[in-house]
Amino acid sequence: MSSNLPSRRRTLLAAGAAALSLTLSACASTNTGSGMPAMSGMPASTMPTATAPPSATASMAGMAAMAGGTGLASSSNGYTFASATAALPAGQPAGYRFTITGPDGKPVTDYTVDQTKKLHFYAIRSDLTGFQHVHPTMAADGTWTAQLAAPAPGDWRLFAAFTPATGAGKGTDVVLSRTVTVPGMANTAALPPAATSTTVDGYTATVSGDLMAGMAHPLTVTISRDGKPVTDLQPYLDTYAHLTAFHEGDQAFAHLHPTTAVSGDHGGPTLTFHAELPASGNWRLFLQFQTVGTLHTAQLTLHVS
Ligand SMILES: [Cu+2]
Repeated sequence: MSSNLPSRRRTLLAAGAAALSLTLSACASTNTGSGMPAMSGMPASTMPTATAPPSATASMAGMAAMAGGTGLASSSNGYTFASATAALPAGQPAGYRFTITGPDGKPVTDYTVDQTKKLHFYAIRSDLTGFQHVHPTMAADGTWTAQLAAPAPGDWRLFAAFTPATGAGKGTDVVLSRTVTVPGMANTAALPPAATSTTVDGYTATVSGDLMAGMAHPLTVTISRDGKPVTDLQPYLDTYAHLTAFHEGDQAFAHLHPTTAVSGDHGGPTLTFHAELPASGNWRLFLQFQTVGTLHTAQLTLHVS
């Protein structure tokens, strides 16, 4: 099903996602059919034992199954997201240093550019607030530094998404994460109820598409302002909108790839995405789009059955 979609350019390092989609639904056709390794073949070291949040409701089997495809593990298929930082200061910007090591144990320095960047970095607090999407800089030795805006106290998960350009994982999309703590009194928020539209900076984004766990479906986003269709979206990271999602409870990650072609500063009002969310439940969507040189981030809760 998904193999004929042009947006599905590369094979996600998604042994876990594939395994989960098989257990959650009969729709096995979501597998990309490109020889993903069986879950049982994954080394035990890739399991997210130490990083699984206590609030996660999924069983350990479920957690393990999701780890490869949704970024919940710090290591997967030989790649490791390593950092000496376990805590960040509250209320002040921070530079978070890390490396990605490859199957040879050395820091990876050669990446394939995806959506104009070698590495995409996301931060989200355990209650799915505080979303940050930044692009770290890399030193010649492979040490990355992500400049993060002041985080609120609480437990955070940091994601690195990249594609090695050489080595054993060449051309494979990899998403890994680590957790950090920000000390202080964490005022966590209840997840807002599921909705089909949200407004940010005067722009209203309306989402449609009946998503089912583990199945590939189109998701359509329509953007309006004062009731009128918006048609002046500017390219941002080679798209008219960048859409990421995090799963309630375990912060599993998904990047929904756009299927709308980009040409000039006149995107909108309708954008389509290739959506394949691996688990049922609530997902917090973060839609980033740009108009007149300003980046907007709309967010809403989407329920997946
Ligand atoms: Cu990015």
